[in-house]
Amino acid sequence: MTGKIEELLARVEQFNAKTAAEVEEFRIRILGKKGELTALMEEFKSVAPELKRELGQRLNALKNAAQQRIADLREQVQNAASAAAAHIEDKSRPGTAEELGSRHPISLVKNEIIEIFSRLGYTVAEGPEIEDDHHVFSALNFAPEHPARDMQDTFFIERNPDILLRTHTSSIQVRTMERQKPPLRVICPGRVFRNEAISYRAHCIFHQVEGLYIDEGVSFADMKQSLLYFAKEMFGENTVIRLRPSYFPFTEPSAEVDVSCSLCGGKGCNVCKGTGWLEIMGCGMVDPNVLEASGIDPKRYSGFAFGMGVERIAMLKYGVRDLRLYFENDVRFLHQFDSAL
Ligand code: 2NL
Repeated sequence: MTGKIEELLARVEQFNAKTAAEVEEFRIRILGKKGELTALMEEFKSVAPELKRELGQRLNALKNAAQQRIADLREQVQNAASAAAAHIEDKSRPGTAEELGSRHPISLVKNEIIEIFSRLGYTVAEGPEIEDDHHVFSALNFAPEHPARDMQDTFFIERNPDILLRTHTSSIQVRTMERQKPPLRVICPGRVFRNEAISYRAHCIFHQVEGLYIDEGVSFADMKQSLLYFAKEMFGENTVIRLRPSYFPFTEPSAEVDVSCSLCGGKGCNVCKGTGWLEIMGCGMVDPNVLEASGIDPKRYSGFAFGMGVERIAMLKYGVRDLRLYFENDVRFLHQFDSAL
């Protein structure tokens, strides 16, 4: 019997439990009516009188050890349960707000430009950023030694002067003219690349939207009216435009388009530098050489084209003074456009 007592004592001391149910199950198995210790107590009644004293003491010690072990485990299980409960969230607490992303101001303005011209029947065309000399320069009437082809402006790839990053999105219109017959009305948004020093007003990667309209009998007056519609939609109903003579290799005649300054209403302020006018784009009648180079008969068709910098339009529209803000992606800047459009 001593052996049985020692063996049970060892098991009692080694027993462990993770839940209150396991502790209770253990208690019943040891101390319950049909428990192992209860059985030993029964057996004790019939041992020889001379052994009673020693076995009695051992049985008592076993009983105390079992009761102590059960009490200890109950407390341990209880503590673990309340520690776990502390980790369960208070359901009445307000939740942590999820940060919502927002459209980049350049995307907002680009989409708005597209939206305005799509109301005039223009459809969007896109093209590759890595281009060749033909689509960026030759087909657009750039003379072979034109300074815009210079290494200082254009990024060439692997020292091959025929592979380059487009410096304007006109290459998309060239590809469109090669593929489609007039009438033709496309709006061409995209990233362009120029090897320039970065400053508050220039970046080596920026965004352009260009447009092209070709049909029989398209005139300079059509261009003026389309661009006036654009200016009013973009900068407000009271906006007026003026055209100043200019030069581009791909248009003749060419012009710069100014809008009346929407900040001072044309009176003159520090944004328009006292002139009352803001330059927003360049435009012109497509040069006959350009039509011819892409297989369109300049005797039958005429057209106009225009191009604008999206960063510049966005600066004027939102009063942003430093173009670098568009590329830094500081969320304190970007979140100011959460509700725009
Ligand atoms: C500007 C001026 C302009 C064009 C772009 C163009 C395209 C073809 C034919 C003729 Cl395929 N012209 N594009 C015409 C005039 C001006 O952009 O200041 N852009 C930021």
